[in-house]
Amino acid sequence: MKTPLILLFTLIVCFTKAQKNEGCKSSQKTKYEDSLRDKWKTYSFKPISKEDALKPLFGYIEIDYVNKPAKFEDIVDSLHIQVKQILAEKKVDENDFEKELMIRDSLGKIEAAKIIGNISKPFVIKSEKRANKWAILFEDFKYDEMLAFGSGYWLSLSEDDGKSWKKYYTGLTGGKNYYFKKNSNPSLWRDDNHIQIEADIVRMTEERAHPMPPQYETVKDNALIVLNIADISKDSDGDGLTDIEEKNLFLNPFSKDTDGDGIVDSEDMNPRFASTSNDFIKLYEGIMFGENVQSDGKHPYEDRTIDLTNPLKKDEKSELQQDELLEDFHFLNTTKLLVTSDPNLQRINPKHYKIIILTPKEFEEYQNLHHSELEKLNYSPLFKCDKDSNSFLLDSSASYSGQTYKIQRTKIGWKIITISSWIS
Ligand SMILES: [Ca+2]
Ligand SMILES: [Ca+2]
Ligand SMILES: [Ca+2]
Repeated sequence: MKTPLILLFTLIVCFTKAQKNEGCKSSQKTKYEDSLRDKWKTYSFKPISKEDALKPLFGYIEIDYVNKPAKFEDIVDSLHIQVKQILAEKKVDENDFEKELMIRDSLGKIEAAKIIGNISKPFVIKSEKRANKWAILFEDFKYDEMLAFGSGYWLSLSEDDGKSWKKYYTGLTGGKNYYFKKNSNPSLWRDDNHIQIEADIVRMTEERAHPMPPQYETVKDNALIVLNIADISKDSDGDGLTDIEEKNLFLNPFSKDTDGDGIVDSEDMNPRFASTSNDFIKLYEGIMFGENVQSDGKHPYEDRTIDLTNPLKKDEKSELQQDELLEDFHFLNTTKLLVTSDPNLQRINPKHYKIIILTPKEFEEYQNLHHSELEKLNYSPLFKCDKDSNSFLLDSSASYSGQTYKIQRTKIGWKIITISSWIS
């Protein structure tokens, strides 16, 4: 978790390294960028209407209302109260944010070590037992980008008084339509088959424009969101992913193996396209996961080579794969999204995390379905240099950083030169 926290508290800095002489003009790249620009020109964000916001988002959700909504001061999280108490006791100036951050950080670590059922305390929204059953509504980032959006809402359920647990994704993202209220009054169990949680019904009024998060408005502050447990836990094809997860990941809830490659959906790291291998796929795997990448004796992020004649052995790690930053990125273990029409990029073999690959057309459909906010990885097609058919340009970016590479075909494989990079 180290990397995003560092990024969160770092001032927003944009920089572009001095461009090396790239020696590559690519009319393919110019054409592609022009078409993206044209697409943006015709796009404008429209908030959903208040009437639509009040309709249940999915068939397995019912909306009820409470008479008296929780007041902010009643549901404020306990960590916040503890921090304020300590600041008052130590007579810390209320504008001393550095001190406050230090206190919050050390208290946060103590809180995170406390486990309720099987969930770390700061992530618990509400926990409640009912005879032998125990339900915990909690937040998780497996399907929701951690910093830019709200967390995903999940249910942890035990039917044997906490001896064994199962975790189910509710299909909901915090702030996207509903904002669940921590520590609110109504009991979590509605009956044996339903759980409920007090919530604000909200609608997005302004889209995220990095570094600004999206803006929301409360439509109703006294909703009670009722979830049907049987619907949430249903796994029609028995592949280990619930129907709700499969819809969210654009997989087939009635086939154990959506892409027919022999690996079941829950274990397949690229479940929508059968993976294969060729020199271009190995290039992408080098850039994305550090596979077989060796640095040319300089900084590992600068000039690199992929030696296809001498690949690393199965359990060997390349120099880049031993890098701490990349390790942290893999550790997050969230499912990521990649939109591409490139048949090579579609058929990569991710090893560290699941990647849902969609064509641009599928992505448009996906965006209209109120799905979670998977972290999006962006890789452009390979653009040929006009005067050298063995050299290419490639842009890549994730939420907070991006690079442009010049890539050259060599006798042994590929040479990758970073010609510019940015972090925000
Ligand atoms: Ca399934
Ligand atoms: Ca399936
Ligand atoms: Ca498969």
